[in-house]
Amino acid sequence: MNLTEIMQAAYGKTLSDCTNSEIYCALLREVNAMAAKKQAAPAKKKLYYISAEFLIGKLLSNNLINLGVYEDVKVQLAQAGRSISEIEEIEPEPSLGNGGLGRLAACFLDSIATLGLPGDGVGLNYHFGLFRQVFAQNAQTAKPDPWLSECSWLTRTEVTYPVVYRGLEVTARMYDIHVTGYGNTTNKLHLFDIESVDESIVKDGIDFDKSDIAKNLTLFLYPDDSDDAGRLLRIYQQYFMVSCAAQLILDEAVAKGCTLHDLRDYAVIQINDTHPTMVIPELIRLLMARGLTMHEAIAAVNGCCAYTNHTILAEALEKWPMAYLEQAVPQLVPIIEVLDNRIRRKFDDSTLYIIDKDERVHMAHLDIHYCYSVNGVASLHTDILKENELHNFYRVYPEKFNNKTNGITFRRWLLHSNPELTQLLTSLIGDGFKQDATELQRLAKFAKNPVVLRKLLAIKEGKKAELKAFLQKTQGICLNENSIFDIQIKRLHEYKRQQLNALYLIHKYLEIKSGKKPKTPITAIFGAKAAPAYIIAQDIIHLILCLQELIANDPEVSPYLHVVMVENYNVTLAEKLIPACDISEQISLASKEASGTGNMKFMLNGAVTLGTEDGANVEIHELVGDENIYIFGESSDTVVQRYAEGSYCAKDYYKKNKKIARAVNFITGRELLAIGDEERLTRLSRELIGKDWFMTFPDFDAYTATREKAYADYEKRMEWAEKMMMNIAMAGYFSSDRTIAEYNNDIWNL
Ligand code: 26Q
Repeated sequence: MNLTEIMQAAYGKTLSDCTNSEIYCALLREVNAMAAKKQAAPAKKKLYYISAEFLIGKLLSNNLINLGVYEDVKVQLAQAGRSISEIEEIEPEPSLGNGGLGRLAACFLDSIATLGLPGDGVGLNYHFGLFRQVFAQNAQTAKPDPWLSECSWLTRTEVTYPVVYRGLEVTARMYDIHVTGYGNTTNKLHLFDIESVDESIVKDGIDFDKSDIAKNLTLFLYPDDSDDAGRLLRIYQQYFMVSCAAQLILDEAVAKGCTLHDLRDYAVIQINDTHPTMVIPELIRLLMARGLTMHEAIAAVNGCCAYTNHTILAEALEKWPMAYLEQAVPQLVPIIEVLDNRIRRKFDDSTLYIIDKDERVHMAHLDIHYCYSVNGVASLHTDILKENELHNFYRVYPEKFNNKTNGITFRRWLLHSNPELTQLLTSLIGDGFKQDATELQRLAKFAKNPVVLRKLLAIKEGKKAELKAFLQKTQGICLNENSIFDIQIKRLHEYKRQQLNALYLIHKYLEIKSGKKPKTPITAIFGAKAAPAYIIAQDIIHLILCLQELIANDPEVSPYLHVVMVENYNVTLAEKLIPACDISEQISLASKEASGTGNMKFMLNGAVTLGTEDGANVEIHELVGDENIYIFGESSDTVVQRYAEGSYCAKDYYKKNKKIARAVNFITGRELLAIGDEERLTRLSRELIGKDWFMTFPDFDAYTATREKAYADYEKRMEWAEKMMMNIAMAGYFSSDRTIAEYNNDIWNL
């Protein structure tokens, strides 16, 4: 790639005279042209990964890395006095996902292409991704986040499909984004949209008229992480997505010679949580429209679909009232009824039915009966599905259940976000780990080598300084780069327990006030968006922001403790925060976090985990051993039992434990009320004392003690560096290349 020639041809200017936008657009076009040339010939059997979310993040650097031209481009830019990071900043982030589930889908697309597997993503082209978070008066406000600009990774295709609702027909158009594999072929992400979407109907914040489907169908990504609002529009969106997917799948299969009866030889569909579940009845409907009997259609679809479960939280399991389906997609109703009747004839157990006594359709039940594979996303999660949550299903279909522990793409979360660390690792073990991540284990032999460990510490210091500069420039936040960076970044949810972290910080604040100062100052960093309808989550954000203000203005404490809540946490920010982290907070209530994937990104970048035995933390613990992780808290068995018995009483802990009472009382004490909103703080305090549904109090003492232990160990720099090295060395298991290879071996057989 010769940038000088490219810019001359495109704009008639030298590279140094071009604007950053011009360079960005030219690079984008060049990348797209290179990617297009790397498409593989169609394979007989193909994977369709259907997902309502693809949290892809910025694409320029990632694509340059995967196409093998990143260094070349960087050098050419530097020679012309330009910097690649300034070009990166031009790109808007497509935030087409809420969190883990959407980011996982993006990592998977990268690995599918990298392994050279025939598989495309299918989703929706939201005009506004997840809302942009703005803080005002120590509270979150939500603004639209447009990402589609003239220069976009999306290519409009000529593929269109009709999608029919009750009393409404729309025309869907397919837009494509190239998915480049690392040193391999290119796949596609297909995003469907309609042309009548009207961005001008957005009123203040992210409010809009929910009734006019033709104008709002793909306007917004739902900002709900697990609590369901705006339900009818969500059904319209889901049906739109799956109807397009089903039409695409059948057209492509038929073009390759499929007779429809043998659909399973041409297509495998991975259903990412229950959001795309309607693809099952929709495929059956379309197969019948093409001449199959219902019986034949059900048989044809049977071997095609596989379902991934991402949560056991009851409120996140989708149950659609039949009346809603009647209103939006009446054509599916008789099919769902037949699917349910077959189950009722086969099993005398109402917990297995698809349609319950209240006429609600349990989407997960539909999936489990009519998919040939059901998988959880971490070992503990899959065990809980089998033993508890989905036990009755496991008893009748033991062969369907399997585990696929999540993974992350090392291209984005190491090569791109931490080139300095990548360079050090390469100098130690060569670059084989870029293709086979398990080679990172060879780092273990350097875990006691002081020369190497000093280099590792120096890289961490460098990334902390980089983060400081970035946050100073973009958010006006001034970090102390000589402090411990203790980071919790993830969606705000009570089960993830940001409130436990906040209670610790109050405790620490009071301790410092009373004269007990930490050796090394502590910087506690949060990044989190809360669903706008999730009141307690908003209250927790408010508490953290108030603490941030209180402590920053207290000269007795601020030299030792800094609380920072970064605004608008997203993929781009994660890429900057993770490499700078010392301690990774993974403190969900045991049994509640299906897997977590941030935990893996931190580990790979040499942060040490402070966490509960939950999700993939359990596997991280097994891999690195007790010495290299800080584990605390009650086991998932205890927690599950407490819920079953209904025996947990928060007030008992509050009454008996002075430290807990002191920290909780502080929420509604004089200092915070002077800064914050009385209603919010009182509501939060009442919620904790009266309910504490996610059991922060029983874990409080253990959390505090374990966090102190981690801070004490941090002082022994060489021993700490050894822990960092061991975490990196054992991170190879969490490459999404491993996860995808397992999906392919056990489920897809491509
Ligand atoms: C449901 C109904 C109505 C509207 C929205 C939703 C909805 C939206 C998003 C429900 C769930 C989600 C997202 C779930 C999610 O991100 N789960 C996470 O998945 C990760 C990848 O497997 C895991 O690592 C996390 O543990 C899990 O929380």
